Amino acid sequence: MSRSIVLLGGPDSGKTNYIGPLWRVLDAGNGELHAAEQPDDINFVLEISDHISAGGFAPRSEHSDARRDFEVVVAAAKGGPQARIVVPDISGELWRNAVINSEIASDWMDELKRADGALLFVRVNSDQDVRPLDWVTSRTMLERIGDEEELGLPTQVMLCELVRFLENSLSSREDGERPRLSIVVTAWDLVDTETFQRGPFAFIEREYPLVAGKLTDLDSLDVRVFGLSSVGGDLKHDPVYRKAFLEGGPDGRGWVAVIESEEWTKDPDITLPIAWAVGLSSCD
Ligand SMILES: Nc1nc2c(ncn2[C@@H]2O[C@H](COP(=O)(O)OP(=O)(O)OP(=O)(O)O)[C@@H](O)[C@H]2O)c(=O)[nH]1
Ligand SMILES: [Mg+2]
Repeated sequence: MSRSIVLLGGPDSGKTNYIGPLWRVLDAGNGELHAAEQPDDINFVLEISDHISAGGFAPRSEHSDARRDFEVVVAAAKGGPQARIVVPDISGELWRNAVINSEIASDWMDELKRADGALLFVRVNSDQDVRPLDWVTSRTMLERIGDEEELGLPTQVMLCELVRFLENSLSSREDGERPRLSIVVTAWDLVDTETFQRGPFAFIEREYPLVAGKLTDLDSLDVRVFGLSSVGGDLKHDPVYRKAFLEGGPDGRGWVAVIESEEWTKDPDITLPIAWAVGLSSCD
């Protein structure tokens, strides 16, 4: 029953701010997945939640932060199959360094090998998106990946490489199916209506064509793309939304974009990308 899910993504991609709201839904038990047992040590998760419930984003993780794991046993239904999920909150800086050095620290490599599912985060409108890798490094990586120089490429290079790490390391599921990868496009509340209706994969195709190509060609992983808003809006720059959020009504909470009869809509169940990745989702 022990399954681990890794959560990875570059700097500023929304990993930490997902974990707090995720725990709230798991704990309240109103999503596809609920917590089947009280987790051991979730102080850091509660700290994240405190920031968010005060109406602000939890701060970016420090480069030097010790690795923090959020470990919880989840189930889709009472008495149903359970899965122990381990969600490590690792600073994106470290993931990026792993790509640059082509080397993953051995303890994470072990974690990746143990995992049979992953969530890869990429964020809408991150100012970290335009920060290039140094040119020597990007050129070597470009040669390896075999594409032309292109604006915005560094993030693409990183994402393609992270997908490659996952291809090489995730283990097959117990049922023999391919490991699952949820691509999670975060801060999906920031996109305009048209982009929202085209869906998160179209966004990736437009912003990161290499990544879209890579995902389309993957044989070894089963991929699904989600649009996520962990907190439902921009707490930092949108005072009207922040007020709605603090009031705690139905218009002030996080959601996942799902497609229903060809229309994209907002589902308040932010456990969905994990439920699908662990194979405990009803929407298989
Ligand atoms: N609009 C919006 N912005 C979000 C949301 N979630 C995260 N953000 C923004 O994304 C920023 C980065 O989020 P973090 O959770 O710190 O990202 P991270 O991936 O943990 O970053 P590192 O710790 O650097 O790896 C936040 O400061 C917010 O500005 C969301 O649901 N909506
Ligand atoms: Mg973080």
